Amino acid sequence: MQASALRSALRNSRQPIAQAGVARRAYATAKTQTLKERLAELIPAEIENVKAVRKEHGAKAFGQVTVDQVYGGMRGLPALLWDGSVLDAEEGIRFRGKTIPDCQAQLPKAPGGSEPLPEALFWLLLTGEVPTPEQTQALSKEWAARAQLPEFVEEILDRCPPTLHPMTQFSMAVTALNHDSAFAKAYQQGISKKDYWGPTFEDSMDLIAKLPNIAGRIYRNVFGKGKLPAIDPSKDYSANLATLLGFGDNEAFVELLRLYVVIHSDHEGGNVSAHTGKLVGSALSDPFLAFGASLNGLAGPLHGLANQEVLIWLRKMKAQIGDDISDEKIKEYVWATLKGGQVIPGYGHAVLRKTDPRYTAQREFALKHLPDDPLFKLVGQIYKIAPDVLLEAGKAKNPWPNVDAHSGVLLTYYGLDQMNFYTVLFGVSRAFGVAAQLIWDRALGAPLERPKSYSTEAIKKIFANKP
Ligand code: CMX
Repeated sequence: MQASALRSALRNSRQPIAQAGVARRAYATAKTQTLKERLAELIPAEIENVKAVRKEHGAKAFGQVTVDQVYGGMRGLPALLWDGSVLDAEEGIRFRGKTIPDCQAQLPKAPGGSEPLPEALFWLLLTGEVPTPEQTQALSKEWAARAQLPEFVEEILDRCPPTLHPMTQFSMAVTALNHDSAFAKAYQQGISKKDYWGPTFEDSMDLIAKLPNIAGRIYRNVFGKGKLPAIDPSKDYSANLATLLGFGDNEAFVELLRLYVVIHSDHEGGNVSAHTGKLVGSALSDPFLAFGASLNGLAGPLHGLANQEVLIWLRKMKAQIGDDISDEKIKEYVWATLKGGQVIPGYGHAVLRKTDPRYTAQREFALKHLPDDPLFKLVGQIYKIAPDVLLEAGKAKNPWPNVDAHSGVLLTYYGLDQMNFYTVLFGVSRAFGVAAQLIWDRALGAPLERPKSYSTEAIKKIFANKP
């Protein structure tokens, strides 16, 4: 029984004392149950659930696969299982059925805070349940306890030239964590397939826990921000991340990070970073190797690097036009970008066909915390102009802004204005979604991915005599 159901059962209880006692003990257990214990309970039922779905529907077809889909980046091709989140083209993302506003309303928050804690989101992604505040806090503590980096990983980062892109450093450090992978070790020792999820869970917890130290170290090394402070086990994940970056005293920035990590955590399975992690994990590469690969995909300008590109684009716009920017000048600049054969960064999406609710959540944060910031106003002004230009240009299927159109402006406002670091924060967040799915993939015995590829010659032959 879920904690909330138990709570209400207790509240409404007219049961004999003995039964109420049992319920109270069950509630106390549920309240303190760890994430791993809860998962261990959920996995057998989900294995049966999947078996039943496959038995009933396994031979049914989703529909046709067209030649255009093979050439067109597999858009819309139903090909992957991903339980943590589902993306609707019109509505945007839902994490285990919950929208971003649902998460803001229902997930536990820090004392005095109003944004959901990423710890709670990870619990939700893995179990489909909202954790209690105690369980959320226990995750903060557990991650703090697992946060330390092996010395050799610190040395790898310290030896990187500051000119090496932060995302390259990030991916190197994450990949190197494979040195201590519980999964890789267990596999060498002959672990049974049914037990794969246990060490995958341990590696995933270590991975998420160590990311603030990696991100903080890269930030301080690359931008000359001094020595990294220690993780504080009494603070939540985002507060520690903020402290490691040097912004721990600013509670509004900590709140921003909580929201940031939650909204960037997962965007169903087909995007490049998520799919790459799943694909590499399917070879039974451990979570560090799998997520290192995710990061290399996230580092592409059509994916996560777009948050850096947006800021570069905005700065160029300001340098070209000056501070007094009229709608007409913005329109001209957007057209000039398109005519130069470049994309408008932060606009468009492979799946979404409306304004990204992750953009909206950040806009609402800005309206609350920085309504008069000139760069925020500029982003809002572009929002009124760019979609019409993209529509008129007639190519992009979605002229609306995505998550990356807004994030850099918020970070810049608080003083984190080193834009080539932005994708690292996206990467810290994306680990939550990828790790959750990696754990379920191993629990459900997901097989090696191996889709079929065709050459153009083969395609010509297959369809030569077909209408
Ligand atoms: N500016 C200019 N042209 C755009 C565009 C944009 N923002 N968005 C799409 N287009 C173009 C595409 O480049 C494509 O042109 P070609 O036919 O010449 O190749 C055409 O419109 C059709 O593309 P689409 O089907 O609408 O979009 P895709 O699924 O191919 O691509 C995306 C999606 C996100 C890569 C694209 O919209 C884009 O490049 N946007 C800018 C980069 C960006 O913001 N990326 C971040 C996405 C979110 C994330 O993953 O972080």
